Amino acid sequence: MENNRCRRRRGMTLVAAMTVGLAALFLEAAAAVGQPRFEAMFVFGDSLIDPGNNNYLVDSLAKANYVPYGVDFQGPTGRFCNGKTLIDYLGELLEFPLLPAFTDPTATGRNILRGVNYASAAAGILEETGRNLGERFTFSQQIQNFQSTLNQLKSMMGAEDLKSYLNKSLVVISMGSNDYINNYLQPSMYTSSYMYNPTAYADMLIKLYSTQVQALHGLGVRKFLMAAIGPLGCIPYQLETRAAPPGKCVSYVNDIVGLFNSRVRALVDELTPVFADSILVYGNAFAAFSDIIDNATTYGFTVKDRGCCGISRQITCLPLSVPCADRSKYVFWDSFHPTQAVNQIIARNAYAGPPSVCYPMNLQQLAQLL
Ligand SMILES: *[C@@H]1O[C@H](CO)[C@@H](O)[C@H](O)[C@H]1NC(C)=O
Ligand SMILES: CC(=O)N[C@H]1CO[C@H](CO)[C@@H](O)[C@@H]1O
Repeated sequence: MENNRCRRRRGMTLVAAMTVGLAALFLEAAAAVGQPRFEAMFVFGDSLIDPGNNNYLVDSLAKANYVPYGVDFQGPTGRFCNGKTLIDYLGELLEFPLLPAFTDPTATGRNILRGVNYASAAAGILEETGRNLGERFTFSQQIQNFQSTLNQLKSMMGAEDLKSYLNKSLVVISMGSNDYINNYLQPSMYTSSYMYNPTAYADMLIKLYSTQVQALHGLGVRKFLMAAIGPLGCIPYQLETRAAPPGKCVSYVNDIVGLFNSRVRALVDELTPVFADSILVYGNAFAAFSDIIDNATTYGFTVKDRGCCGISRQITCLPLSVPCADRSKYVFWDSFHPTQAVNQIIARNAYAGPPSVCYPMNLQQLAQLL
Protein backbone atom coordinates (compact mmCIF):
# COMPACT_ATOMS: atom_id res chain seq x y z
CA MET A 1 0.00 0.00 0.00
CA GLU A 2 2.68 2.48 1.12
CA ASN A 3 4.90 1.41 -1.73
CA ASN A 4 2.18 1.93 -4.28
CA ARG A 5 1.46 5.39 -3.04
CA CYS A 6 5.13 6.35 -3.20
CA ARG A 7 5.47 5.01 -6.68
CA ARG A 8 2.43 6.93 -7.82
CA ARG A 9 3.70 10.19 -6.34
CA ARG A 10 7.03 9.79 -8.08
CA GLY A 11 5.19 9.06 -11.34
CA MET A 12 3.21 12.25 -11.02
CA THR A 13 6.29 14.40 -10.55
CA LEU A 14 7.74 12.84 -13.66
CA VAL A 15 4.59 13.49 -15.64
CA ALA A 16 4.39 17.10 -14.46
CA ALA A 17 7.82 17.62 -16.03
CA MET A 18 6.62 16.36 -19.37
CA THR A 19 4.71 18.94 -21.28
CA VAL A 20 5.72 18.50 -24.88
CA GLY A 21 7.04 15.35 -26.51
CA LEU A 22 5.35 13.29 -23.85
CA ALA A 23 5.28 10.09 -25.81
CA ALA A 24 8.78 10.46 -27.18
CA LEU A 25 10.11 10.75 -23.66
CA PHE A 26 8.04 7.77 -22.66
CA LEU A 27 9.46 5.60 -25.42
CA GLU A 28 13.00 6.72 -24.65
CA ALA A 29 12.61 6.00 -20.96
CA ALA A 30 11.62 2.44 -21.74
CA ALA A 31 14.53 2.01 -24.12
CA ALA A 32 17.02 3.46 -21.65
CA VAL A 33 16.38 0.73 -19.09
CA GLY A 34 17.45 -1.79 -21.71
CA GLN A 35 14.79 -4.32 -20.78
CA PRO A 36 12.29 -5.29 -23.45
CA ARG A 37 8.97 -4.01 -22.24
CA PHE A 38 5.53 -3.63 -23.74
CA GLU A 39 4.51 0.01 -24.05
CA ALA A 40 0.86 -0.69 -23.35
CA MET A 41 -1.70 -3.45 -22.97
CA PHE A 42 -5.16 -3.23 -24.50
CA VAL A 43 -7.62 -5.80 -23.22
CA PHE A 44 -10.80 -7.16 -24.80
CA GLY A 45 -12.97 -9.64 -22.96
CA ASP A 46 -15.82 -10.50 -20.63
CA SER A 47 -16.50 -10.84 -16.90
CA LEU A 48 -13.39 -12.97 -16.33
CA ILE A 49 -11.29 -9.83 -16.82
CA ASP A 50 -13.75 -6.91 -16.57
CA PRO A 51 -12.13 -4.42 -14.15
CA GLY A 52 -15.37 -2.49 -13.63
CA ASN A 53 -16.55 -1.31 -17.04
CA ASN A 54 -20.08 -2.49 -16.33
CA ASN A 55 -20.29 -0.37 -13.18
CA TYR A 56 -20.96 2.53 -15.50
CA LEU A 57 -23.55 0.77 -17.66
CA VAL A 58 -26.89 1.72 -16.16
CA ASP A 59 -28.89 -1.08 -17.75
CA SER A 60 -26.45 -3.90 -17.05
CA LEU A 61 -27.48 -6.79 -14.81
CA ALA A 62 -23.93 -8.16 -14.89
CA LYS A 63 -22.18 -6.17 -12.21
CA ALA A 64 -19.94 -7.15 -9.33
CA ASN A 65 -19.67 -3.80 -7.58
CA TYR A 66 -20.81 -4.96 -4.17
CA VAL A 67 -19.60 -6.92 -1.17
CA PRO A 68 -18.27 -9.66 -1.04
CA TYR A 69 -16.62 -9.13 -4.47
CA GLY A 70 -13.11 -7.86 -3.96
CA VAL A 71 -12.93 -9.17 -0.38
CA ASP A 72 -9.22 -9.93 -0.87
CA PHE A 73 -8.50 -6.82 -2.94
CA GLN A 74 -9.58 -3.18 -2.70
CA GLY A 75 -13.17 -4.10 -1.90
CA PRO A 76 -15.75 -4.19 -4.70
CA THR A 77 -14.38 -2.70 -7.93
CA GLY A 78 -16.52 -4.52 -10.45
CA ARG A 79 -14.10 -7.45 -10.74
CA PHE A 80 -15.94 -10.78 -10.68
CA CYS A 81 -13.50 -12.25 -8.21
CA ASN A 82 -12.44 -12.21 -4.60
CA GLY A 83 -9.29 -10.45 -5.74
CA LYS A 84 -7.22 -9.90 -8.83
CA THR A 85 -8.10 -10.98 -12.33
CA LEU A 86 -5.89 -12.75 -14.82
CA ILE A 87 -5.12 -9.36 -16.40
CA ASP A 88 -4.10 -7.84 -13.06
CA TYR A 89 -1.62 -10.68 -12.50
CA LEU A 90 -0.41 -10.66 -16.09
CA GLY A 91 0.09 -6.92 -15.74
CA GLU A 92 2.27 -7.47 -12.67
CA LEU A 93 4.44 -9.97 -14.53
CA LEU A 94 4.79 -7.57 -17.47
CA GLU A 95 5.43 -4.59 -15.16
CA PHE A 96 2.22 -2.75 -15.82
CA PRO A 97 0.27 -0.74 -13.27
CA LEU A 98 -3.39 -1.75 -12.81
CA LEU A 99 -5.00 -0.84 -16.13
CA PRO A 100 -7.95 1.56 -16.05
CA ALA A 101 -11.38 0.43 -17.17
CA PHE A 102 -12.40 2.20 -20.37
CA THR A 103 -15.52 3.66 -18.74
CA ASP A 104 -13.68 4.93 -15.68
CA PRO A 105 -13.84 8.75 -15.79
CA THR A 106 -10.13 8.92 -14.91
CA ALA A 107 -9.18 6.89 -18.00
CA THR A 108 -7.89 9.89 -19.93
CA GLY A 109 -4.60 11.62 -20.64
CA ARG A 110 -1.53 10.07 -19.07
CA ASN A 111 -3.66 7.41 -17.36
CA ILE A 112 -4.18 5.59 -20.65
CA LEU A 113 -0.56 5.55 -21.78
CA ARG A 114 0.10 2.06 -20.39
CA GLY A 115 -3.15 0.74 -21.82
CA VAL A 116 -6.84 0.37 -21.21
CA ASN A 117 -9.12 -2.53 -20.36
CA TYR A 118 -12.34 -2.69 -22.42
CA ALA A 119 -13.62 -6.02 -21.07
CA SER A 120 -17.30 -6.06 -20.22
CA ALA A 121 -19.23 -8.72 -18.33
CA ALA A 122 -21.79 -10.58 -20.48
CA ALA A 123 -19.98 -9.59 -23.69
CA GLY A 124 -19.50 -11.98 -26.55
CA ILE A 125 -18.24 -12.25 -30.07
CA LEU A 126 -21.81 -12.21 -31.37
CA GLU A 127 -23.77 -9.00 -30.93
CA GLU A 128 -26.77 -10.78 -29.40
CA THR A 129 -24.74 -12.73 -26.85
CA GLY A 130 -25.47 -11.74 -23.25
CA ARG A 131 -28.47 -9.61 -24.09
CA ASN A 132 -30.37 -11.47 -21.34
CA LEU A 133 -28.08 -9.58 -18.94
CA GLY A 134 -28.82 -6.17 -20.40
CA GLU A 135 -26.31 -3.54 -21.39
CA ARG A 136 -22.72 -4.60 -22.14
CA PHE A 137 -19.93 -3.75 -24.55
CA THR A 138 -19.85 -6.51 -27.16
CA PHE A 139 -16.51 -7.36 -28.80
CA SER A 140 -17.23 -5.04 -31.73
CA GLN A 141 -18.25 -2.22 -29.38
CA GLN A 142 -15.06 -2.78 -27.38
CA ILE A 143 -13.11 -2.30 -30.61
CA GLN A 144 -14.99 0.95 -31.22
CA ASN A 145 -14.06 2.03 -27.70
CA PHE A 146 -10.43 1.24 -28.51
CA GLN A 147 -10.74 3.55 -31.51
CA SER A 148 -11.75 6.38 -29.22
CA THR A 149 -8.65 5.67 -27.10
CA LEU A 150 -6.60 5.79 -30.29
CA ASN A 151 -7.99 9.21 -31.09
CA GLN A 152 -6.81 10.40 -27.69
CA LEU A 153 -3.39 8.86 -28.22
CA LYS A 154 -3.14 10.58 -31.61
CA SER A 155 -3.52 13.91 -29.85
CA MET A 156 -0.73 12.93 -27.46
CA MET A 157 1.95 11.73 -29.87
CA GLY A 158 3.04 12.03 -33.46
CA ALA A 159 2.17 9.50 -36.14
CA GLU A 160 5.58 7.77 -36.15
CA ASP A 161 5.70 7.52 -32.37
CA LEU A 162 2.20 6.12 -32.30
CA LYS A 163 3.12 3.51 -34.89
CA SER A 164 6.09 2.38 -32.86
CA TYR A 165 4.08 2.51 -29.62
CA LEU A 166 1.34 0.32 -31.07
CA ASN A 167 3.93 -2.06 -32.48
CA LYS A 168 5.18 -2.56 -28.93
CA SER A 169 1.76 -2.82 -27.36
CA LEU A 170 0.10 -6.07 -26.40
CA VAL A 171 -3.50 -6.80 -27.28
CA VAL A 172 -5.17 -9.45 -25.12
CA ILE A 173 -8.39 -11.01 -26.33
CA SER A 174 -10.34 -13.35 -24.09
CA MET A 175 -13.69 -13.79 -25.74
CA GLY A 176 -16.19 -16.53 -26.41
CA SER A 177 -17.30 -17.88 -23.02
CA ASN A 178 -20.56 -15.96 -23.15
CA ASP A 179 -21.22 -17.05 -26.71
CA TYR A 180 -21.68 -20.45 -25.06
CA ILE A 181 -23.01 -19.86 -21.55
CA ASN A 182 -25.08 -16.80 -22.40
CA ASN A 183 -26.15 -17.90 -25.84
CA TYR A 184 -25.68 -21.40 -27.30
CA LEU A 185 -26.28 -23.22 -24.01
CA GLN A 186 -29.42 -21.21 -23.22
CA PRO A 187 -31.94 -22.61 -25.74
CA SER A 188 -34.87 -21.05 -23.91
CA MET A 189 -33.52 -17.57 -24.66
CA TYR A 190 -31.43 -17.96 -27.83
CA THR A 191 -32.14 -19.72 -31.13
CA SER A 192 -28.49 -20.44 -32.03
CA SER A 193 -28.54 -24.10 -30.94
CA TYR A 194 -31.55 -24.73 -33.21
CA MET A 195 -29.89 -23.05 -36.15
CA TYR A 196 -26.35 -24.44 -35.84
CA ASN A 197 -24.82 -27.70 -34.78
CA PRO A 198 -21.76 -27.24 -32.52
CA THR A 199 -19.29 -27.39 -35.43
CA ALA A 200 -21.23 -24.89 -37.54
CA TYR A 201 -21.54 -22.62 -34.52
CA ALA A 202 -17.79 -22.70 -33.85
CA ASP A 203 -17.19 -21.98 -37.55
CA MET A 204 -19.54 -19.02 -37.42
CA LEU A 205 -17.93 -17.66 -34.25
CA ILE A 206 -14.37 -17.96 -35.53
CA LYS A 207 -15.25 -16.23 -38.79
CA LEU A 208 -16.51 -13.18 -36.93
CA TYR A 209 -13.65 -13.38 -34.41
CA SER A 210 -11.14 -13.41 -37.26
CA THR A 211 -12.77 -10.32 -38.77
CA GLN A 212 -12.47 -8.55 -35.41
CA VAL A 213 -8.80 -9.47 -35.03
CA GLN A 214 -8.18 -8.15 -38.53
CA ALA A 215 -9.99 -4.93 -37.62
CA LEU A 216 -7.64 -4.51 -34.65
CA HIS A 217 -4.65 -5.13 -36.90
CA GLY A 218 -6.04 -2.49 -39.24
CA LEU A 219 -5.96 -0.05 -36.34
CA GLY A 220 -2.22 -0.59 -35.94
CA VAL A 221 -1.68 -3.13 -33.17
CA ARG A 222 0.80 -5.89 -33.92
CA LYS A 223 1.16 -8.18 -30.88
CA PHE A 224 -1.76 -10.39 -29.97
CA LEU A 225 -2.54 -12.84 -27.22
CA MET A 226 -5.69 -14.77 -28.07
CA ALA A 227 -6.94 -16.78 -25.13
CA ALA A 228 -8.89 -20.01 -25.36
CA ILE A 229 -12.21 -20.44 -23.58
CA GLY A 230 -11.74 -22.31 -20.32
CA PRO A 231 -13.34 -25.69 -19.53
CA LEU A 232 -16.88 -24.36 -19.10
CA GLY A 233 -18.14 -27.88 -18.50
CA CYS A 234 -16.36 -27.76 -15.13
CA ILE A 235 -17.85 -24.54 -13.73
CA PRO A 236 -20.18 -25.10 -10.75
CA TYR A 237 -23.14 -23.68 -12.68
CA GLN A 238 -22.81 -26.35 -15.37
CA LEU A 239 -22.13 -29.13 -12.86
CA GLU A 240 -25.43 -28.37 -11.22
CA THR A 241 -27.68 -27.52 -14.16
CA ARG A 242 -26.52 -30.47 -16.26
CA ALA A 243 -26.25 -32.90 -13.36
CA ALA A 244 -22.69 -34.02 -13.98
CA PRO A 245 -21.70 -37.31 -12.32
CA PRO A 246 -19.84 -36.67 -9.05
CA GLY A 247 -16.23 -35.65 -9.65
CA LYS A 248 -16.75 -35.25 -13.40
CA CYS A 249 -17.16 -32.24 -15.66
CA VAL A 250 -19.86 -31.95 -18.33
CA SER A 251 -18.01 -33.39 -21.28
CA TYR A 252 -20.50 -32.17 -23.91
CA VAL A 253 -19.88 -28.57 -22.88
CA ASN A 254 -16.11 -28.99 -22.82
CA ASP A 255 -16.24 -30.69 -26.22
CA ILE A 256 -18.19 -27.92 -27.97
CA VAL A 257 -15.99 -25.22 -26.43
CA GLY A 258 -12.98 -27.20 -27.67
CA LEU A 259 -14.26 -26.82 -31.23
CA PHE A 260 -13.93 -23.07 -30.91
CA ASN A 261 -10.55 -23.25 -29.16
CA SER A 262 -8.95 -25.40 -31.85
CA ARG A 263 -10.07 -22.80 -34.38
CA VAL A 264 -8.46 -19.97 -32.41
CA ARG A 265 -5.19 -21.89 -32.43
CA ALA A 266 -5.54 -22.48 -36.19
CA LEU A 267 -6.18 -18.76 -36.64
CA VAL A 268 -2.66 -18.06 -35.35
CA ASP A 269 -1.25 -20.12 -38.21
CA GLU A 270 -3.65 -18.59 -40.70
CA LEU A 271 -3.16 -14.91 -39.84
CA THR A 272 0.57 -14.86 -39.02
CA PRO A 273 1.67 -15.07 -42.69
CA VAL A 274 -1.16 -12.76 -43.81
CA PHE A 275 -0.22 -10.04 -41.34
CA ALA A 276 3.54 -10.63 -41.88
CA ASP A 277 4.42 -7.82 -39.46
CA SER A 278 2.71 -9.26 -36.39
CA ILE A 279 3.13 -11.85 -33.68
CA LEU A 280 0.09 -13.81 -32.60
CA VAL A 281 0.03 -16.09 -29.59
CA TYR A 282 -2.61 -18.63 -28.66
CA GLY A 283 -3.00 -18.92 -24.89
CA ASN A 284 -4.48 -22.29 -24.08
CA ALA A 285 -6.39 -21.34 -20.95
CA PHE A 286 -8.43 -24.50 -21.40
CA ALA A 287 -5.36 -26.70 -20.88
CA ALA A 288 -3.99 -24.58 -18.03
CA PHE A 289 -7.32 -24.52 -16.22
CA SER A 290 -8.01 -28.22 -16.82
CA ASP A 291 -4.66 -29.04 -15.31
CA ILE A 292 -5.66 -27.16 -12.17
CA ILE A 293 -8.95 -29.03 -11.97
CA ASP A 294 -7.37 -32.42 -12.67
CA ASN A 295 -4.63 -31.89 -10.11
CA ALA A 296 -6.42 -29.59 -7.69
CA THR A 297 -4.81 -31.00 -4.55
CA THR A 298 -1.34 -30.74 -6.08
CA TYR A 299 -2.01 -27.02 -6.45
CA GLY A 300 -3.31 -26.78 -2.89
CA PHE A 301 -7.03 -26.58 -3.68
CA THR A 302 -9.46 -28.72 -1.70
CA VAL A 303 -12.76 -27.58 -3.27
CA LYS A 304 -13.28 -27.52 -7.02
CA ASP A 305 -16.95 -28.33 -7.58
CA ARG A 306 -18.65 -25.39 -5.94
CA GLY A 307 -18.06 -21.70 -5.58
CA CYS A 308 -16.66 -20.11 -2.43
CA CYS A 309 -19.65 -17.81 -2.47
CA GLY A 310 -23.25 -18.30 -3.52
CA ILE A 311 -25.04 -21.44 -4.55
CA SER A 312 -24.58 -23.13 -7.88
CA ARG A 313 -27.55 -21.88 -9.83
CA GLN A 314 -26.98 -18.27 -8.91
CA ILE A 315 -25.15 -16.28 -11.49
CA THR A 316 -23.10 -14.34 -8.97
CA CYS A 317 -22.62 -14.03 -5.21
CA LEU A 318 -25.59 -12.36 -3.59
CA PRO A 319 -24.96 -8.90 -2.19
CA LEU A 320 -23.65 -9.06 1.37
CA SER A 321 -23.40 -12.86 1.33
CA VAL A 322 -20.65 -14.29 3.48
CA PRO A 323 -18.00 -16.08 1.41
CA CYS A 324 -16.02 -19.14 2.47
CA ALA A 325 -13.32 -18.43 5.03
CA ASP A 326 -10.29 -19.69 3.10
CA ARG A 327 -10.49 -18.52 -0.51
CA SER A 328 -7.08 -19.94 -1.31
CA LYS A 329 -8.52 -23.48 -1.05
CA TYR A 330 -11.21 -22.92 -3.68
CA VAL A 331 -10.85 -23.15 -7.45
CA PHE A 332 -14.06 -21.19 -7.98
CA TRP A 333 -15.05 -17.93 -6.35
CA ASP A 334 -18.66 -18.03 -7.55
CA SER A 335 -20.55 -20.36 -9.89
CA PHE A 336 -18.79 -18.97 -12.98
CA HIS A 337 -15.54 -17.31 -12.03
CA PRO A 338 -12.26 -18.64 -10.61
CA THR A 339 -10.63 -17.33 -7.44
CA GLN A 340 -7.64 -15.05 -7.69
CA ALA A 341 -5.45 -18.02 -6.71
CA VAL A 342 -6.40 -19.67 -10.00
CA ASN A 343 -6.04 -16.41 -11.96
CA GLN A 344 -2.49 -16.11 -10.72
CA ILE A 345 -1.58 -19.60 -11.92
CA ILE A 346 -3.15 -18.96 -15.34
CA ALA A 347 -1.29 -15.64 -15.64
CA ARG A 348 2.03 -17.34 -14.89
CA ASN A 349 1.18 -19.84 -17.61
CA ALA A 350 0.55 -17.09 -20.15
CA TYR A 351 3.79 -15.40 -19.16
CA ALA A 352 6.14 -18.35 -18.97
CA GLY A 353 4.12 -21.45 -19.84
CA PRO A 354 5.25 -24.37 -22.03
CA PRO A 355 4.35 -24.72 -25.76
CA SER A 356 1.34 -26.87 -24.84
CA VAL A 357 -0.15 -23.77 -23.21
CA CYS A 358 1.39 -20.88 -25.19
CA TYR A 359 1.67 -21.37 -28.92
CA PRO A 360 4.00 -20.65 -30.63
CA MET A 361 5.62 -18.79 -27.71
CA ASN A 362 4.83 -17.36 -24.30
CA LEU A 363 4.67 -13.65 -23.45
CA GLN A 364 8.10 -13.62 -21.86
CA GLN A 365 9.52 -14.85 -25.16
CA LEU A 366 7.37 -12.41 -27.12
CA ALA A 367 8.67 -9.50 -25.03
CA GLN A 368 12.23 -10.46 -26.01
CA LEU A 369 11.31 -9.78 -29.63
CA LEU A 370 10.14 -6.20 -29.03
C1 LIG B 1 7.67 -3.83 -35.08
O1 LIG B 1 8.27 -4.72 -34.17
C2 LIG B 1 9.05 -5.74 -34.78
C3 LIG B 1 9.57 -6.63 -33.67
O2 LIG B 1 8.54 -7.31 -33.08
C4 LIG B 1 10.18 -5.12 -35.58
O3 LIG B 1 10.91 -6.14 -36.24
C5 LIG B 1 9.59 -4.17 -36.60
O4 LIG B 1 10.63 -3.51 -37.27
C6 LIG B 1 8.72 -3.13 -35.95
N1 LIG B 1 8.05 -2.35 -36.95
C7 LIG B 1 7.87 -1.03 -36.83
C8 LIG B 1 7.18 -0.35 -37.95
O5 LIG B 1 8.25 -0.39 -35.87
C1 LIG C 1 1.09 -30.48 -12.66
C2 LIG C 1 0.57 -31.87 -12.63
O1 LIG C 1 0.65 -32.53 -11.62
N1 LIG C 1 0.02 -32.29 -13.75
C3 LIG C 1 -0.63 -33.60 -13.86
C4 LIG C 1 -2.12 -33.47 -13.78
O2 LIG C 1 -2.77 -34.68 -14.02
C5 LIG C 1 -2.50 -35.26 -15.27
C6 LIG C 1 -3.35 -36.49 -15.44
O3 LIG C 1 -4.10 -36.81 -14.31
C7 LIG C 1 -1.01 -35.54 -15.40
O4 LIG C 1 -0.73 -36.06 -16.67
C8 LIG C 1 -0.24 -34.23 -15.18
O5 LIG C 1 1.13 -34.46 -15.20
